[in-house]
Amino acid sequence: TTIAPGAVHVPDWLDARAQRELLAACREWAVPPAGLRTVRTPGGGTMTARQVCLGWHWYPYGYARTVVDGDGTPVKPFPDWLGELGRRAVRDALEEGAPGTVPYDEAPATGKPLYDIALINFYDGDARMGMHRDSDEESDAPVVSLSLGDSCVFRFGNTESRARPYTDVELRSGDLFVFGGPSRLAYHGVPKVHPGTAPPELGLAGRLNVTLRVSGR
Ligand code: MD3
Ligand code: FE
Repeated sequence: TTIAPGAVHVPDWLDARAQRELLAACREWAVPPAGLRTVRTPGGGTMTARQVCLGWHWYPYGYARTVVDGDGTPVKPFPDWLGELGRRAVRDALEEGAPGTVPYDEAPATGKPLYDIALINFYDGDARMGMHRDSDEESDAPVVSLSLGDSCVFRFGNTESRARPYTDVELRSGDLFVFGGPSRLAYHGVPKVHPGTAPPELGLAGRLNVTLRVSGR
């Protein structure tokens, strides 16, 4: 389903086994050093979702190779298999007919892997994410989003402001979302998680979102 030019939602893209495997990997990545942390915003607040990064460490508002705002250790590596998953995700989303999405194979011939950043957000029942844009990457390659566990309301806005118009979409465990082309810099957020809605056999209380990105560095 194309939500807006370049924004493609593919429900149930990960089957139950792939969801279990991705969740197991996320749990390993959450372990210190360079594990799960609370993100502090420059205004003195904290994000309610907690986060772990692979490849590059995101802090407001930049990227580093060490956990500069946490335990100071080197960021965990971004595994090849996750990059392959990202390319397959964009290819499948393009088949759904997403006008404006930057094709997965149009990266400049740098010899470097395309995807090199993963940001993994862990949400409990009260966690939310305010409307924001992701503009710290130096690449216009599409962002790949994978959801696990509890369903949520995902709010997809416009490129002008946090305000209306926006579209609310329910994201469920196993769903894929790809944001490319004109949607790459759109405002978006997660106003609500629905506790207790995860597939019981997954064994996850809460919600987890994995985004795959291209640093462009
Ligand atoms: C649209 N994550 O990590 S996923 C984020 O569910 C983020 O954790 C939310 O926003 C979450 O930055 C929403 C959907 C998403 C992710 C990245 C995007 C939408 C996006 C980047 C550009 C445009
Ligand atoms: Fe975002």
